[in-house]
Amino acid sequence: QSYTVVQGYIKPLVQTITSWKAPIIWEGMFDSILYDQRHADKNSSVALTVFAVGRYLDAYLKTFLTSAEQHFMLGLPVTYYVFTDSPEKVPNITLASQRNIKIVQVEKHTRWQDISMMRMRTISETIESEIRHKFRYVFCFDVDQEFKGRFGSEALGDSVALLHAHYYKLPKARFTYDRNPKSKAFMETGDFYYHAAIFGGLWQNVKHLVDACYLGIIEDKLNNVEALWHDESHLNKYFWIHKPSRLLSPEYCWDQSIWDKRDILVTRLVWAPKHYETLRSG
Ligand code: 2GW
Ligand code: MN
Repeated sequence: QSYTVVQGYIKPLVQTITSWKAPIIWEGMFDSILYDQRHADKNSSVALTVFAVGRYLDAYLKTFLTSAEQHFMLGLPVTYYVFTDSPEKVPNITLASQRNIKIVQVEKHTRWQDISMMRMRTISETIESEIRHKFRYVFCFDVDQEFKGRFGSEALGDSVALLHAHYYKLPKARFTYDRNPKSKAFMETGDFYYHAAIFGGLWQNVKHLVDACYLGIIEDKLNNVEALWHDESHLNKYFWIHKPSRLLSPEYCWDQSIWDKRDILVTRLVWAPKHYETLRSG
C-alpha cells in the first residue's frame, strides 16, 4: 500500500486506469459538478433494474429504494424497474420529480440460482420492450444493498463494470472464475474479478451483455453444468471478451466487514447484512 500527499491530504495510491485505457472511478479523481452538468446537457436518462423475489422483497427492497432516492443519479430522470413475484407488497416510496417506479411481475423460480440467473433474460426482454424507447442508460443492481453516498453521473459510461470488493487487491490466481471447461463461463485468466451486483451502460451494450450471459446460462443447462458463481461467472467471461469502458471502484459496492479500508475514502453503496439461514432455506 502506497500513499501520496495531494494538497495536504494523504491519499492512497490506487489503480485508476486499465491496460486498455478505461478509467477506474475513485473518489478524488472526478469533478462531480462537471459530470452532472454534462449529463444534464445531454439529457441523459437512466433505467435502474432490481429484483425482489420471495423473501428478498421484505428484507431489502424498501431500504434499497429509499436510499437510492437520497443518492442515486440525483438530478437525472430515473425509473426504477422493480421485478417481483408479489407486486402488491412493494412499499410505497415517495419519489422526487422526474423519478418513477415501474413494477413488473415475474415468476419465482424454485432454485435461488435460477432467481439470480434468470434476471438476465428478464432484463433483456424489458430493454427490448420498454427501456430502449425511453432511456439512454440501464443499470442493473442486486437488491441486498444500501446507498450511503453519492452514486452519480460519473458512474455512467458506455459499458460499466464493478470491481469486486473482496478481490480488487488479490492476485489474479485467486480470482474465482469458472474453471470448468464444460461451462460457457470457463476462463483461465482475466483482467479483474467483477461483481455482478452492479453492471450497466448504454442500453444497447447492456442488451448485448444480458443476451450473451443468458445464452451461456441456457447452453450450460442443456449440457447439465452450472457455472461456479452462476450469472456472475458469465458476466466475468463477457467482460473478458468485451472490455468495459469504465470501471467502478469498490467504493461503489463496499462490504463493511472488510477490515482493510485504507483505499476507501467514501462508501457510496454498501452490502446489506445477509441472513442466509432465513433467506436461503425453504
Ligand atoms: C438468492 C440467493 C439465495 C436465496 C435467495 C436469493 C434471491 C435473490 C431471492 O430469493 N430473491 C431475489 O430477488 N434475489 C435476487 O437476486 C436479488 O435481487 C438479489 O440481490 C439477487 C442476487 O442474489 P444475492 O444478492 O443473494 O446473491 P449474492 O449477493 O451472493 O451475489 C452475487 O452472486 C450472485 C450469483 O450467485 C449474483 O451474480 C449477484 O449479482 C452477485 O452479487
Ligand atoms: Mn447480493
